[in-house]
Amino acid sequence: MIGSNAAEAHPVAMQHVLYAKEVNNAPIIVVDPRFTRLAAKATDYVRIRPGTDTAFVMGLINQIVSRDWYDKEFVRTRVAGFPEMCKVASHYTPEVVEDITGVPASEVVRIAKLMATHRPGTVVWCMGGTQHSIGSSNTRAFCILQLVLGNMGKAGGGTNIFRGHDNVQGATDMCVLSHSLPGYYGIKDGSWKHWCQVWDVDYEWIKSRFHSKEYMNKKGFTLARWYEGVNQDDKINQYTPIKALIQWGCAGNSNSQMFKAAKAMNKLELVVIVDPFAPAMCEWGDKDNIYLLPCSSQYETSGSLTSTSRQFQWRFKVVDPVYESKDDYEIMAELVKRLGFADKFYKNIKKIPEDITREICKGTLTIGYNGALPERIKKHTLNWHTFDIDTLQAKGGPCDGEYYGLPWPCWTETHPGTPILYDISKPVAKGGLPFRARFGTKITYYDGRTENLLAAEGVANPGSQVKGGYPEFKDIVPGTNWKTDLSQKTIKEAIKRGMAPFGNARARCVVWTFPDQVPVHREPVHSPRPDLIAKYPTYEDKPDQYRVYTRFKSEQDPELVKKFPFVIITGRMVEHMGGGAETRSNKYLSELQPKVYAEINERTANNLGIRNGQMVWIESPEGGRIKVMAKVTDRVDEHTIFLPYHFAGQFEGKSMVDKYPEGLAPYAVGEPANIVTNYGYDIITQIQATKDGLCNVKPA
Ligand SMILES: Nc1nc2c(c(=O)[nH]1)N[C@H]1C(S)=C(S)[C@@H](COP(=O)(O)OP(=O)(O)OC[C@H]3O[C@@H](n4cnc5c(=O)[nH]c(N)nc54)[C@H](O)[C@@H]3O)O[C@H]1N2
Ligand SMILES: Nc1nc2c(c(=O)[nH]1)N[C@H]1C(S)=C(S)[C@@H](COP(=O)(O)OP(=O)(O)OC[C@H]3O[C@@H](n4cnc5c(=O)[nH]c(N)nc54)[C@H](O)[C@@H]3O)O[C@H]1N2
Ligand SMILES: [Mo]
Repeated sequence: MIGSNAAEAHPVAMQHVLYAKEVNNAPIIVVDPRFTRLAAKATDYVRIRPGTDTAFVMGLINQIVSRDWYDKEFVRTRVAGFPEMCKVASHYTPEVVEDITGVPASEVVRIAKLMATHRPGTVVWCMGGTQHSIGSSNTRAFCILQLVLGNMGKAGGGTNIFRGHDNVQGATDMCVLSHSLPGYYGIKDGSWKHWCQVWDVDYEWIKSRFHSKEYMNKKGFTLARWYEGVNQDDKINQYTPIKALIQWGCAGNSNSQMFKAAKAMNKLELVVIVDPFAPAMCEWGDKDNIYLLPCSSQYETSGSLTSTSRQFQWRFKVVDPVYESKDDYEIMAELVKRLGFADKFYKNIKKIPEDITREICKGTLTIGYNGALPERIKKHTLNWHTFDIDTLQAKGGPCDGEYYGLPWPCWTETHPGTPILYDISKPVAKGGLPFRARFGTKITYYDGRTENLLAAEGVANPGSQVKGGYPEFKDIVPGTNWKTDLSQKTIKEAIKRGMAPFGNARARCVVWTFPDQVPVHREPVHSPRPDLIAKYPTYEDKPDQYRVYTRFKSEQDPELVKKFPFVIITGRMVEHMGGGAETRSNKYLSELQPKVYAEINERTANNLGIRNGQMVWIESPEGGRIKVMAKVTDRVDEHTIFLPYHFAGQFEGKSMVDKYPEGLAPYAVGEPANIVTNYGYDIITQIQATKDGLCNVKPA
């Protein structure tokens, strides 16, 4: 478990982890800069310097490969780019890893051996892995580790990302993002044409809604940096600044350097907040242009959601929306009506929410949503007790033989769902799958070596007509492929032949479109190690990253650590959720966890003259500062400060409570950690680096 504190953030999933430890005797290895509540349950705790997971994991891979502990048959038949990857990994000797990560060299070897001798093993990661400028390299390194161990496509193996809110997987699948249409189709012309066909609207009409075609195919601003589109502190690539904002179920104090978002609030012409509670941003806008629409909670509405494990569930309404609140669907409908295109928006949708789910199923062929129709999802949710808890399969009853929640891909209306991805031991029609052939059939590396990207001879699911690798299915219906053929004939034909619609390929250790084709360590943009900045510098600046200039190298200053000597990391506590509007408005949770605090190591506190419980200032290089209580503890090491990020309602020691609409201020208030989180974004996803960065601490 790397960069996860499941004991606090996933207390239900945590019970399965404890079961693995107590009943199956599985070692639980926890890699985290803090000794967390999860670490307290670990058999092996590895303290790592924030932002160095790639170096650590490439170090494990190096040991596993060089000591011949890797799964040779798996690598030979199902992995691509292995020699290229090994070349990079060989740099990360135990000694190099120790220097970068702080993990003793002998521990690197011991942990590698532990993984190699306990197979299958799973890798769980969360935000400790992702919220870094090299977050995307971290997650790729985690996957490569599982490939060399041959742990993919197996029960007890795999990569398990414990996700955030209950429907985060569903939200991701719907691509509530600025760079893709639903179902990961992207925003190219073909993507738009596909969805226009699903929605049954004219492509030319959709096109006419945009300023120009260029913007139709251009990645938008991200949630992490939308305010740059208003403030333009970093150069933007858009013909006009952003003028209006609808903040729909978003807290605001979840934005790193949130004072920039706050500044934008006062520049915008219109701000609409749709939320059952009054989130933090309510206290920041001084203008009279902020509308708070009271939205109902999920207990007051119904619909389909998708869990971390790709399983669908139907959420049934418990009560009608209370007081004057309306549910999200109704607020959306009112908005669409006023914008004047309700006829087109609701063309296929007569019954809400079932017809919405049906439209999503029709269009989202890429990940096999098509078989998970509302009737089937409801049947599963209502009959959950008929499914086996280990295999997920129903034994008898109305869902006999199907897997709980029809985990996607659920290829047809009779497909049972795919409980484990890339499992070649089962027929595709019964939930098996090979790796996906997404990037052609062959690759030529920079040194001229060519490699077949399809799986080796003899590797295919039982019953496959082709006994080895094969490309994706296309032209069964002329001019279409498996993911654009809305008649679904292509998908059905593939399944009939015992084959996967998306082909049978190798998993790649090399991504030739990324700046680091194989994951390598790069120091955080704000790093405490000038010597390592010289050896492992960050990326070149990125001029048009989601429409905004993103600084990497020009922001990486080796001198910064002199004035800001501590590494700041942020995260969660079990009692509070996200921005905390919900949980800090709950009397009981507020009583359990009423205050924000900074975890400071005993030695650091004593050296700075700070006592447990005393107030301190935390200051960031960007000029943000917060006044919080010191929690003196050896959970963190001498160089690291940890802050929970759930608070708001106070700013630089001043109460902001009177800014809330009457009666809506939360019970528990405190300074937002995101005033002091630093500048820094992932090179691919632009996720904010809220788990590395520098700060200073002094007694208040
Ligand atoms: N009670 C509660 N539960 C929640 C949430 C909540 O707000 N409250 N939020 C939900 C959401 S949206 C999400 S995304 C998940 C997040 O779940 P988690 O990611 O598990 O939660 P965090 O506390 O943000 O971060 C986990 C750990 O990452 C560690 N960490 C920091 N930097 C590094 C690093 O460089 N490397 C490594 N290996 N570890 C590092 C931190 O010390 C922390 O203990 O939780 C979900 N569950
Ligand atoms: N420093 C720091 N910052 C972080 C993180 C971190 O680890 N450290 N983690 C990041 C992560 S992983 C995440 S996911 C974000 C979370 O950040 P946000 O998503 O901004 O915060 P939440 O408080 O989880 O949820 C936002 C709002 O949704 C409202 N809400 C609840 N139910 C409904 C509903 O049915 N409809 C509507 N319309 N609204 C509803 C809640 O009242 C709440 O105000 O924070 C990010 N920010
Ligand atoms: Mo999240």
